[in-house]
Amino acid sequence: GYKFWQTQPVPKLGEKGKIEKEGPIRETDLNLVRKEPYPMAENFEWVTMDMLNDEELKEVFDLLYGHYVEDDEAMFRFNYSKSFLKWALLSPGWRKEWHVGLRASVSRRLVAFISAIPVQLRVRENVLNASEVNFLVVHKKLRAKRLTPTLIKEITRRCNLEGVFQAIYTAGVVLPTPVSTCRYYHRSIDWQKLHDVGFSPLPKNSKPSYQIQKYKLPDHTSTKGLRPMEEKDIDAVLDLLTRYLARFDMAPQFSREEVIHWLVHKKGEYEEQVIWSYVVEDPSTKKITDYFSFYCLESSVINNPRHSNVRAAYLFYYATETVFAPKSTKGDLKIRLNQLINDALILAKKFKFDVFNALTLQDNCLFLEEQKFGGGDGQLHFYLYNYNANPIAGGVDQSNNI
Ligand code: YNC
Ligand code: MG
Repeated sequence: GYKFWQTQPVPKLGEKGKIEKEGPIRETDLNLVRKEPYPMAENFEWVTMDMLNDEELKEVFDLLYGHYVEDDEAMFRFNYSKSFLKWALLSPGWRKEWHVGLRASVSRRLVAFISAIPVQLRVRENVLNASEVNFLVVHKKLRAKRLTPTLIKEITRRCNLEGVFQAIYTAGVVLPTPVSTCRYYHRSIDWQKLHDVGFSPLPKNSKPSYQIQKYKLPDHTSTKGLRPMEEKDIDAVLDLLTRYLARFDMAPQFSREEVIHWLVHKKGEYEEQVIWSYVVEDPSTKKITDYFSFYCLESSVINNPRHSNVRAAYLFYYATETVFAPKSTKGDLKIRLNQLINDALILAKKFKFDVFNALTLQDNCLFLEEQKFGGGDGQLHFYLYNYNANPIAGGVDQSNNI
């Protein structure tokens, strides 16, 4: 197996033993990086997609809408909005050349796509000047024709040309070799709808009315000083988040621009709101003590007479001063996170989300059970390209899973 991946600078599956010195697998001489695109199968052409152009953005949207990631039973397919794609692909330092399309030469139809964005990624004590590869898709009619290896080689070449030799990516499938593996957890908000679309089964010995009661949420949040994040909070959030993320083995190192881009919702920036960000401002000291955010990613319901979409909120970054308080314990952190996430659920309900999703990363295991999240079927594997690292358990950061 892995005819392609075994040629790539990634660790082999099943290799055990501690890596004494974490670092690049191979060094690449910038002068030896190919200057021309990889040859593509006959009748196909490489194109660079212009995500600032509404028509080209729509082409990428349509390709993902019809062909991107589905669950194992093909009941749901991710439905990334155009606003989301702009948010995800036009982040600080983005490069047009890293939005790679493949067109059928005659019809001009877009049939495949792969993308990268730049990221400063810390893995333990090393900070990698890396890219984050995402939105790899091949049209359903062109599957199993080995287009993917060429797409990956081409995005690698384009990253290398910019002096970037490491990458992070996530996938539901097992490839050589995950650096970390997380599980998806789901917290029902509209249980009845999730049941109707086939997402939430009725547990044995339960009744719909009991399930609905179980997931009921208060109408109002409870944390004193909780309010939407504003531009004036940028420096405080950057500072808090930077210290909080330093506790994990793998995390992005955000610049101020990145905090503005990824975390601040600006009215009118996008057609649809993508990110919801909240801070807790201590009423007496006016200091920002806590932060949390979630983003909106809908899924199309593939074959259902009553519903066409499930509106899911995904937990994004969060941080709390609680961990930095003198003599703070894990119990203190657990209490605070449960309060914050319960408020996040209440807000998600207010904004008409059907479900709230989170992964088993960061400190999420401290609240998943108490907040009535249930483990899903889906796993998410995290990978590093051209970097040898020891496994990262549990504490892997949210980085690069949008
Ligand atoms: C996958 N998801 O194993 P071997 S995630 C990477 N990521 O290679 P073909 C994948 N590789 O085993 P198909 C992969 N899925 O022979 C499959 N592969 O070594 C490998 N689905 O190619 C596979 N999007 O073209 C095999 O397969 C080879 O036609 C087979 O196409 C695959 O965005 C795919 O799940 C996934 O659209 C495009 O099934 C297609 O089946 C599809 O014959 C639905 O490919 C959508 C979907 C994937 C979402 C994602 C992250 C992608 C990361 C790519 C790797 C980046 C490496 C770093 C590069 C930059 C380096 C620098 C600097
Ligand atoms: Mg193919």
